[in-house]
Amino acid sequence: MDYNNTDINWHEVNDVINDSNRIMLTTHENPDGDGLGSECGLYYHFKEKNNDVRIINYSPIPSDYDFLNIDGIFETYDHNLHHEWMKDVDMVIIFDVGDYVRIRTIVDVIDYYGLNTMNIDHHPHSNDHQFTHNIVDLSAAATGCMIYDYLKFARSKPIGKKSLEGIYTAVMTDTGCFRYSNTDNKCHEIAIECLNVGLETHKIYKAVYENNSKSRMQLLGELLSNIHYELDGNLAWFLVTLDMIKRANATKADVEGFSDMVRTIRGVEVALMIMENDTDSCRINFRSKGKYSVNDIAKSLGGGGHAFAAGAIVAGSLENVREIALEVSMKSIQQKINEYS
Ligand SMILES: [Mn+2]
Repeated sequence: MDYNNTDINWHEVNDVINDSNRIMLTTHENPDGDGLGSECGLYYHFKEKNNDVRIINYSPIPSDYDFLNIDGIFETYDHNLHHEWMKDVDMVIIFDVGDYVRIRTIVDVIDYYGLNTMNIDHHPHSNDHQFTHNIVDLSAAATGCMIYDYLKFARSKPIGKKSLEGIYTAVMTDTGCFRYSNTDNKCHEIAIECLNVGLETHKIYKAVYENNSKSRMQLLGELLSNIHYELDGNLAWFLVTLDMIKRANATKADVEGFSDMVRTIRGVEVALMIMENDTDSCRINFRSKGKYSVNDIAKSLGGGGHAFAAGAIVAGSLENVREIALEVSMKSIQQKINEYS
């Protein structure tokens, strides 16, 4: 089954899922609200159906999302703990992954046991992907929206409150609280359904967005005072060095959302973060307001993503990567500015 951004036949998807009893749900390393929320959305559905289901992720759940884990449903992959169970998994459903390698060593276990995989994602995937089943909808604001579509199709009963809590979290985080250009009618329909079942959506907002550590804010303060502007202010870029992270007593995960913040500056069309990952690789992150695409730039640097939110891991020292990333970005954005005017 392969729906690589073609009309999804949920009937067919449902048939494949119904043929599976033992189901493992997983998402990319350093998971976000969309991956975790999608897992949660399907987990409670499968539990209700008495499937043998577990959520096993490469990375631990970030504490901001603890509210989704009241039942302790999120497990962190541990070979000794999981490989026996994984051996007999009928289907591994992978959410929001973007790139298969982002489930890291879980790929090795899947390969070792020759497990069936189902990719459910709203990131682009090439036609020569490695999934048994591929279900991609680039128009979905979040993978969580696709889970909503599936559950609407698969269930005769309304979607349960715990599933909706996951789906709401997915939609809320991937639309930047219903603000980004991907926000569509379905996102709001989902929100209405959540309110109708009595979900306290403001509490989800608070848990995710009003939970900044002092370290994160200190790090943010340092980078905000060192923003560089190029191309008449169309491009804003900033560095995050390992030293800065250390000084602020922060972690690499703390930079999540910083590019979105820099993008909010008036006149800035594209924000670019260049973060020192270790001594010989950097993580770069693009956020566009919607005029100029950035996933082509990320792709040329070995990464990918959505049209207006993309990134890459680039080999090289901070100095080197800064030079390359800026050169490529400025060239591409200048070209787009010329085409646009
Ligand atoms: Mn997503």
